[in-house]
Amino acid sequence: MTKKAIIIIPTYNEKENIAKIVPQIFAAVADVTDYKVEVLVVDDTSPDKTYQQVQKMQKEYGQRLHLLINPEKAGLGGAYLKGMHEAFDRLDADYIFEFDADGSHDPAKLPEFFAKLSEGYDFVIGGRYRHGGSIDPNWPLIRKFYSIVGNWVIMVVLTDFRIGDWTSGYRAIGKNVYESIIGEMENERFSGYTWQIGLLHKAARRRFKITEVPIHFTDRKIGQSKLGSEYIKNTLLYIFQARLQEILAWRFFKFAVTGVIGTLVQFGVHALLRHTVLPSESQVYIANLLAIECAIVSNFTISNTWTFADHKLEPRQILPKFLQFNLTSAGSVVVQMLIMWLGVRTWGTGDVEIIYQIAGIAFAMFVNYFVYNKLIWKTDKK
Ligand SMILES: Nc1nc2c(ncn2[C@@H]2O[C@H](COP(=O)(O)OP(=O)(O)O)[C@@H](O)[C@H]2O)c(=O)[nH]1
Ligand SMILES: [Mg+2]
Repeated sequence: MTKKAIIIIPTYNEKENIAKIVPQIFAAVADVTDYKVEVLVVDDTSPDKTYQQVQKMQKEYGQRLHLLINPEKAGLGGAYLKGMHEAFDRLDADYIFEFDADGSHDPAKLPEFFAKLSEGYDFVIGGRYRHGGSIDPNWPLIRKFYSIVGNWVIMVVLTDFRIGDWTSGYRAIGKNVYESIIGEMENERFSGYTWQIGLLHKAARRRFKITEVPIHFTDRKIGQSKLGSEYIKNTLLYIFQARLQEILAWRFFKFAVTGVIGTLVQFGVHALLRHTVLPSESQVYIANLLAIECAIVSNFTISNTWTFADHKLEPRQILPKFLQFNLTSAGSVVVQMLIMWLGVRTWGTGDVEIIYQIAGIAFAMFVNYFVYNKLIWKTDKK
């Protein structure tokens, strides 16, 4: 069965551009047979009456050209949000394209996008920075700089180098991606152009099949860019905040924080006992033991309610698992002593002892993390 693809074009004061680009799009897809291609213009009641130009063209293209008029200017993200709802929920699209009205995106590339969709990709990006893609040599130096460096910053902060062009506005997106992330996109209220980065980031994190088609980006000939300076600030805000959230949600990070808290508990309880009820020399070992046990209880409780909250133990499991947890903790002492012993045998004692300690702690941490995941909370099950 042929699939339906709707090319969404957000417009704001693009009267002349829209009149040119729509016929070019339909000409470019004339030979595409596996997809039924339609165009949806989302105009924010442009002062230049872009929508009237679209209405004129609708007489020629009929049901293949749709128009959505936003009563007020909602920014690029707002326009795409409305356009996607319209395309997927009401016009029954299987795929949508994001496409600029201003001639920057070459419609002749559309068949390449369709070929990738037919190969099974969920998300196809018109990329300007890899595999022979390019940007307009006449672009002002400052815009080239922002675009190239900006993409690098995004890749580094999000630690994802699989995609070379995060800010491209020429993309094809499958309905499965839309259904999976649109709720979040709505909640976060992306202003303007940050929409593009947010959408791609969410799709990339959900492991959708994403690929790039190299494109040449031509600067607009008519009209003005609506890209504002707030874009840079909003982009930085988004990527840092998104990355921070990811780190905070990362199980190993929570595990490490739990360990630090456990250590502090141990120091605190030890000092407290030594200054109050167990002050004499012979009581140092009992104080030490009680402090260690307090740290173990702290680690166990925080792990069960935070780090492994998604695999929380049943009440009847708590006691046997806590005993297991104590054994694991004792095992980690043994592991650290073994590494100390190995180090001393190989390189001797002295200042290097701290290296054996660090190695011991690191190794014990990984062993513990493994045991927590496999034995105690069994994160691979559910
Ligand atoms: N509906 C709508 N379209 C917009 C808005 N801002 C930009 N666009 C459209 O989005 C596309 C890309 O905008 P443009 O200004 O060319 O951005 P640039 O290519 O990054 O400089 C064009 O088709 C614009 O008309 C907006 O607030 N509302
Ligand atoms: Mg443009």
